[in-house]
Amino acid sequence: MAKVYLGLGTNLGDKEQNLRDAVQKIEEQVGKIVSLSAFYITAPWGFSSDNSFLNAAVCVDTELAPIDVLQRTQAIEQKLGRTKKSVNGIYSDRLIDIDLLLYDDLILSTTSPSGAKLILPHPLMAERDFVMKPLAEIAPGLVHPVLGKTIKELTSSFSPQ
Ligand code: PH2
Ligand code: MG
Ligand code: MG
Repeated sequence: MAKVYLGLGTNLGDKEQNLRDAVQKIEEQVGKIVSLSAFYITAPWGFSSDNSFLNAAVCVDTELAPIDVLQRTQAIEQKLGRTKKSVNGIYSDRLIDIDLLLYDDLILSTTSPSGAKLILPHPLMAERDFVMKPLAEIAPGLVHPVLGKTIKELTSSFSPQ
C-alpha cells in the first residue's frame, strides 16, 4: 500500500462539480481517499486567462504502481472531458487536471508505454502556491523527499496575500 498525493485543478465549466467528479472517480479507480483539502480559488499561474481556477489536493491509499496511477488519472481526465494537454509548457484552460505530486517518498523519472513522462516528486510543485496551500492543509508535516523540508516549511516561504 502506498500513499499518493494528487493535485487537482479546473478553470472551465462547473468547477466545483468537476472536482467532485474527479474525487469520486479517483476513489473508484485509484484507491481509498484518505484526505481531501478545501477547494481554493486561485489566479491562473504561468499563463493568462479570464477564468480563475479551483484547486484542491487529495491523499489516496493505493495498491497501484506510480505509472498505473498516472495511466488511471489520465483516463479520468479524458472521461471528464479534458481534450488538450499543455504543449512545451504552454498551458491552456481545462475542465480537469490531475497531477501526481508525491508517491510515498519515491524519487523517479520515467516514461510510460504510452509515452507520458512521469517525474516524482512533481518538479514544479514547490514553486506553485496553488499546489502547496491545499497540500499544506492535508499534509503539513510531510517531508518533500528531494528538498528535505516539510510541506509547511516550504509553504511558509510564500509571501502573505
Ligand atoms: N495549472 C497549470 C498552470 N497554471 N494555475 C492555477 N491557478 N491552477 C492550476 O491548477 C494551474 C495553473 C498547469 O497544469
Ligand atoms: Mg498541472
Ligand atoms: Mg497535468
